[in-house]
Amino acid sequence: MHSISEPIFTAGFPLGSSAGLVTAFEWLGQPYRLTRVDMLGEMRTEAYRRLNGRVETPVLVSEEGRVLTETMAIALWLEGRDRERRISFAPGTYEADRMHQFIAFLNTGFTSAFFPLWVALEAEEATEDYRQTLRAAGREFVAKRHAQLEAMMGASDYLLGDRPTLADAVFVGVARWVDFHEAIDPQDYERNYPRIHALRKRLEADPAFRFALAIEDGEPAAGNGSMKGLVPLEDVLRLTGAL
Ligand SMILES: N[C@@H](CCC(=O)N[C@@H](CS)C(=O)NCC(=O)O)C(=O)O
Repeated sequence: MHSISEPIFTAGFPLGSSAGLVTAFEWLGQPYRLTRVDMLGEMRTEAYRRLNGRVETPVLVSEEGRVLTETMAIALWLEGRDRERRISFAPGTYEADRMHQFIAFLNTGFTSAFFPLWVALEAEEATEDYRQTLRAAGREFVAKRHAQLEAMMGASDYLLGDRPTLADAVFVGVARWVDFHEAIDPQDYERNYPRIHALRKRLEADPAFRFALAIEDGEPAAGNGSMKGLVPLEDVLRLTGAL
C-alpha cells in the first residue's frame, strides 16, 4: 500500500454509472485524479479482478492507497470529505437521512431495473426469444422504478432542494441508460415523468457532468481544475499491488 498525493477514481466507459460520481467529485471541488477504464477490454484481466473482485467500476483509491468499491460506499466517502456541505447535509439531520434514502433507492431498485436490458444486449449465446423476454421485463422494471422516483420527488430543482447533491450525482450517471436501451418512448418519458425529465435536462447541462462525459469519451477536458490529471490503469494496478 503506497500513499499518493490525491485520491484516484476510476471512470468506466462506455456509459458507466461512474460518470455520476465524477460529477460529484467536480462539485465537491477537492483535488482528485481519474483513471479511465475500458469496461469491455482492460477491465477483463486477472489484475483488475485483484483490484475489484466483482470486476466492476467504480473503484476509489484513497490518498492512503486504500481501495474502496461500490457506488454507495464511495458516495458516503465523499460525504465524509464534504465538510463545507457543498453536495451533502450535516450528519444526523433529516436532510442527510433523506439523501441516503434517495441514494439507496437509485443504486438498488432504479439501477438494477436496467440489468435485464444489459443482459439482453450482452448475452452472446441467447436466443431471440430469450432476448425479447429480457427486454420486456427490463422495460417493465424501468417504467415502474421511474414512476416510483417521480412520486418520491418534490417540486424543487434537484432531488433534495435547490442545489445538487450526491443523490443527483448517482441519478445522472444511470438515468441516461433509458435512451441507450430505448426503454421508454421519449414522448411517454416527458409526459409520464415530467420531474425526472426536467431534472435530467438540468443535470445533463451541468458543466460537471459535461466534463464527466468528455472524460468518458476520451476528449481533452479540464473541468473546474479539481481534477489533477489522468492516471493510467496500469499505474493504479501497480500502486495497489494488483499487478
Ligand atoms: N454495485 C456496484 C455495481 C457497479 C456496476 O454495475 N458497474 C458496472 C458499470 S455501471 C460495471 O462495471 N459493469 C461491468 C460488468 O458488470 O461487466 C456499485 O454500485 O458500484
